[in-house]
Amino acid sequence: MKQQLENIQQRALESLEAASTPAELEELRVKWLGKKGELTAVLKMMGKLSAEERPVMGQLANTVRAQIEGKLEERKTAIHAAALEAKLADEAVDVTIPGDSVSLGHQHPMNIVLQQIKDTFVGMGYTIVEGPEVELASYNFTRLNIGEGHPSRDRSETFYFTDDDSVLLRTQTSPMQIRFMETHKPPLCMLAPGRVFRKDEADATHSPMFHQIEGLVVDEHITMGDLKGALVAIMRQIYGENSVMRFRPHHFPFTEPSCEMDMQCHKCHGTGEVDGQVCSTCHGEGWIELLGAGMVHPDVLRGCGIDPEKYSGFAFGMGLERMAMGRMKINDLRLIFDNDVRFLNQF
Ligand code: 2NL
Repeated sequence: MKQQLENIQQRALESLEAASTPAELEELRVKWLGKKGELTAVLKMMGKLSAEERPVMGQLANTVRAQIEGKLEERKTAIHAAALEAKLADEAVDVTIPGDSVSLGHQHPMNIVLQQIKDTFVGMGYTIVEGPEVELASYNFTRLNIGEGHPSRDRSETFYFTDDDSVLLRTQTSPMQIRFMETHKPPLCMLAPGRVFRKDEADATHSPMFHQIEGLVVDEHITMGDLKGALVAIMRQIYGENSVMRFRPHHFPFTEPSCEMDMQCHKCHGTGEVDGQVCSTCHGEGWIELLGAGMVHPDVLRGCGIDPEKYSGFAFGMGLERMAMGRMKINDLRLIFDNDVRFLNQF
């Protein structure tokens, strides 16, 4: 029996040492210590031993059981620790590995310029307003003092939706100023940027869709002096404090008197020449056209319920693409609308 016990002890400890999973351990516990296990089978034979042998074998059997139990515990702890370690190693995150890089885009050059211009006007107290691109001819033309047979109303110039030419794609953002004057009482100080549409063939300087920014200021005692002061101050903020400006007389149906404002060419300083060559920035003009402006026509004010005897105002309009092309040295308008990323990535 001693040999049987020692044999069980040796095989049990060896098998436990070789076990590598909790399931294997449980299987071995049943095999060696269970009710139908090998040790139990030996203990059942104790009754056949002599009175002297019984306590000796009993003690040996207890020792063997205790050793197997001890080994079971030891292996259980070791296997659990190994499993935990493997799991930790498996799930470890190396925070030093560089992440997947996300390539960030940026605003379209037109939006960059638009945002800068809006910021400048907002800083001067102007309210930004936007409105419909599909307009009524009355807002786009009639109420701006653009009469029935005016060339800009021609079907070859303007996109119409209806046979009676009453609904169209706006050709300027001025209808927003009419809408604003209808719904607001002076003093008014607003800026209307947006898309406008004209039946133009696309070339380096034309596009059937482009952007305009128009502004309007109406209050008591507004004069041409206010127009000049405000526009020079704003354009100097945008183009630099030392910019030189000039005003020329012009004509618009919706303003009287009307003018255009130019900026002296920063490249040739108004001479039109650089190193004996025609200046490439102003094409020899010496001046760069910035905007059209004027004192709001009294009929336009009256049509919006504003008394021209009490109130006066100035208005102005400029093309955003032209401004962006000048500022960003873009020489073909079509590049702005093509949206080729090789072009856009340069800004
Ligand atoms: C230009 C000229 C201009 C206006 C727009 C305006 C609007 C109202 C009343 C009077 Cl509601 N005027 N707008 C005035 C003068 C010039 O635009 O060359 N734009 C590109």
